[in-house]
Amino acid sequence: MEHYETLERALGVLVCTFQRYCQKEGDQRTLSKGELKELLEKELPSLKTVEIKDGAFEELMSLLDTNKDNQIDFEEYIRFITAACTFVHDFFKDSPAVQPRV
Ligand SMILES: [Ca+2]
Repeated sequence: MEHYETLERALGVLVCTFQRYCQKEGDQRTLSKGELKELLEKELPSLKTVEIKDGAFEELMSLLDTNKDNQIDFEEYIRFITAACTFVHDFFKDSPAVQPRV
């Protein structure tokens, strides 16, 4: 695999992950609370070390659900991904850049 395809693949993963979970129950275009929870637990397992307690999850859900319809639509999901990317970027900004594999 050529390393320059990685970002394209990452974009596909971001979109496909949302689509896979939002189709599990209820509205097929949005994530319910249960779907969001499952997505976080299965796709971002490192969050477990932070331990999402029930109260913290409710808080995260209400932060992400900016139009307050109790569903996470794609735009709201992408805002969460942006925040997560910013967090990772800040976390690693003082580390040496990872060299692309040639
Ligand atoms: Ca919403």
